[in-house]
Amino acid sequence: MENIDALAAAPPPQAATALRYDWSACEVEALLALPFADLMFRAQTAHRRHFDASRVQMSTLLSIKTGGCPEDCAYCPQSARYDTGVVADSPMPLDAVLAEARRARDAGATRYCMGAAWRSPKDRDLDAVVPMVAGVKALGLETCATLGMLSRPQAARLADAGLDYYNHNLDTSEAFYGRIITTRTYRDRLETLAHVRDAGIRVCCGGIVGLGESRRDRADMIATLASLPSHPESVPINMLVQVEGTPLNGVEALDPFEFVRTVAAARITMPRSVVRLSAGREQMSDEMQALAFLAGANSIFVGPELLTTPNPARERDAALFDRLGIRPMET
Ligand code: SAM
Ligand code: DTB
Ligand code: SF4
Repeated sequence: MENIDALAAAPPPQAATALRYDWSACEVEALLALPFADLMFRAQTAHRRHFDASRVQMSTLLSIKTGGCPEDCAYCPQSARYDTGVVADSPMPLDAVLAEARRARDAGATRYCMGAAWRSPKDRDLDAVVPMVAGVKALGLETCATLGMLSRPQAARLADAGLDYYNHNLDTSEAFYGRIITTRTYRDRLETLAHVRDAGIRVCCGGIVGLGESRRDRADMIATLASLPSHPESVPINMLVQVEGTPLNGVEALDPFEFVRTVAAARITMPRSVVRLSAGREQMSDEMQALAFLAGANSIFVGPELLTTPNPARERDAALFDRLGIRPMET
């Protein structure tokens, strides 16, 4: 493990900083173990080198196909294997998706993310998604989708439709992964990410914390993300939203400071990426969110719902931004 004092010493603000792709889990674990003030200083230094620290990007999420998913992701209310009260729905019609996107744009969102509870889309599913991507883009929004695993030709098709970002998370460390999902492998995920990247679509890839994983698992996940062939342009850090009926309901809650530390480690290791304070904000205090922004988070989902679970009301977010002097990021 690296000397902690050496890690705490931030490089001078003007130092040239090449991006690194060789972070080891040990190094990231040492970052996570720093005194909180030192870790935050490192994160702030990295953040301010690349971003305006008072700007936060806002995305809106829409579930275009809810529930009934065949996968067994232990955190997810949309798996057909768990009795969570989420009703399996058919895909949303195009006009309804576009009407929602228009509303999101008018409310200030700059990116629109369409999520579907699929293991992987069938080609006929993509027949429906392609005009949604094109239509949302025509409204002047950045487009993002999260539809499960993609083959190489499917990724190319979405790129042709104008998809800007694809979200596909590693979720956790490779070692812990088998405790959370058994119906697809870590390698499957890495393969989809390669297909997306090779198609020229920007990658949105992060994970969930609070699954019962160890600090080492969190370090391993961050090191894996930071060692991809290029850093994901967008890195969502989700705090588990516990949902009754899922196997992870009732798991011991993660210390909020440990969540903030994970955000800081993502910021330090992937300094040019947008780090998203993603699921779990509804359950966080304003103070915890403020710490996450200080740790380098600079994107959120806005709107009252994520895919199936609640997100803070717009008024609460507006009041928090106002109190913190945060303004929307210009894209
Ligand atoms: N079905 C697709 C897939 O799994 O790739 C796309 C949608 S899936 C809901 C997208 C991501 O949402 C998951 O990878 C996971 O990181 C996150 N997620 C799902 N349920 C969650 C929960 N209860 N709390 C926090 N994050 C969650
Ligand atoms: C991501 O990393 N988090 C978002 C988005 N990508 C698709 C999803 C969060 C889902 C939270 C549980 C739900 O609302 O169903
Ligand atoms: Fe299905 Fe995605 Fe939920 Fe897993 S996370 S059960 S793949 S919707």
